[in-house]
Amino acid sequence: MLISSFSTIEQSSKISSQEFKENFVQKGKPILISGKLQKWPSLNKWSVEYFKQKAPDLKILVKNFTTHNEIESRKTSIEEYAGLIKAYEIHKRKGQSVSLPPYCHDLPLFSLIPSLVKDVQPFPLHYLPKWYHYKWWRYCQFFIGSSDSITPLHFDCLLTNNIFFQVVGRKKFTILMHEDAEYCYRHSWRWFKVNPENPDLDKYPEYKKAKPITFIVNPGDILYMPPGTLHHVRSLDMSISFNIDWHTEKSSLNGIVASLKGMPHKNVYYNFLITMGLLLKVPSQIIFPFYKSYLNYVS
Ligand SMILES: O=C(O)CCC(=O)C(=O)O
Ligand SMILES: [Fe+2]
Repeated sequence: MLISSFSTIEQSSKISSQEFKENFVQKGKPILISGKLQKWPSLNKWSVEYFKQKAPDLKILVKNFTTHNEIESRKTSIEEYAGLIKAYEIHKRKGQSVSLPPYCHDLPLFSLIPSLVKDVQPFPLHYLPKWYHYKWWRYCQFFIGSSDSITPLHFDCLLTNNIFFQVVGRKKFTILMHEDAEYCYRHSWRWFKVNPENPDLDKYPEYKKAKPITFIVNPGDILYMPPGTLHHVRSLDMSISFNIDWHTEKSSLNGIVASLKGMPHKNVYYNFLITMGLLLKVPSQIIFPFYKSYLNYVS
């Protein structure tokens, strides 16, 4: 195991599924598995332009995270979005001022363009519980955006494990373990007021007690974050990533108990569905039609 000099996240280039489960998932520890996806054709192939060629009529939902901690979303075409991103990167390179394009967040792109699945082979399915293996690509949610796109500080709303795949461009992550949530000034179930890149310590003095970890995720890397990990993400380049939010038996039960700690009812319902799958062995073919709406759900 290597410890990166840049941060304290554990880093490894090779890790068996057993080691992954025992040393990270069961212990609730994050890990950066670097360079694992180097063989994926998508690394050299994917761009917004490429998605546009594959599905010229595709409509996507894009978001703006406002300074008032609100999310504004609107529908646009992949064609318009490709144009916005291209123009942003060109203007930026020339040093011209240009407004930041919205961010395409939580897009279930493999379900919209199934032929993309062959670009992410070999897929490290062995890291996921067997229940998710059947048509696993349906659980993937994409993040597509220009450089400088930001996802503000939050945790994933079902308290799932998160396995995150970086395909194009680099991202800077700042993560905090769930215990530090009390120092980050929560303003809703999952969002926090502190900006870890430039914390206002006069306004948010408790943040001094928090222990943020900052590191860069490169194309070909996998990041694992345990349930409840707070994360703030900045795209350093035009970027394409996707993740899978997934439960173990233990985390799915915790995701039901969390109703006592303010988890919205709708989230508890999704966790109940997954618990039926993992614990009561109801096949994913039966559960998925009910779970599907989570994959477009903005909380
Ligand atoms: O990549 C991003 O901007 C956000 C990623 C994220 O929040 C997630 O994977 O849950
Ligand atoms: Fe997230």
